[in-house]
Amino acid sequence: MLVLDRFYLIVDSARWLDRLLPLGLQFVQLRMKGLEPAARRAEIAASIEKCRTRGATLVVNDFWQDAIDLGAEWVHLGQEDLAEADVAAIRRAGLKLGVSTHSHEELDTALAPDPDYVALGPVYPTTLKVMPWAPQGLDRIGEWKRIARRPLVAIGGITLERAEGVARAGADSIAVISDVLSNPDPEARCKAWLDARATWPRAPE
Ligand code: 3NM
Repeated sequence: MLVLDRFYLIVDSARWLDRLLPLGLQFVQLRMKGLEPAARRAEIAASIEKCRTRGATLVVNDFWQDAIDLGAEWVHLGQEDLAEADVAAIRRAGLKLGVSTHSHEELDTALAPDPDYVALGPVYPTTLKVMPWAPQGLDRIGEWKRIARRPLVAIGGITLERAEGVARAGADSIAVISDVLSNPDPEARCKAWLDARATWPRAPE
């Protein structure tokens, strides 16, 4: 099975990558909202280049056509994006695919295109995204892994203090925004995550 880095940082601009890639970040998602197409493509192209230079993996959220055109390796789609995306084109272009899920129904939908990972959220309450779903809790992580039978990304309200429990529950990778980017010292917090991930247990298969 594909092995994901256990720490998966989500950023909203390429400028974060200048600050955080030198710390050893390996797996990062670019998730942008509200940019004009030209500015968006410039951010994606710059992010791909910065990650390539550092040997890190970039996942482009949502903008799958840009991801294909600009030579990204990965795309992440929410359920609405997935409904509108040309998954066959994404696959033909050789990109790997991750999909968000929040319910059993969404998990069924997500598994249809045979994604390379499934994300489950929100594990804990998150202030970053308005969502109709109650926090999933840790037990859902094991349940999702049993059903999905592929790498599982946990997301939503996860702090470094909560991370070990999330990993122990079976998450292969933990996706994070605020705990790092809203920290008064994002570099130090990112480094702490990178150091901590080597100590997390793997859930028994
Ligand atoms: N997707 P934070 S939760 C972008 O449940 C996103 O699908 C979610 O940010 C989902 O780490 C979320 O600050 C926000 O809670 C994650």
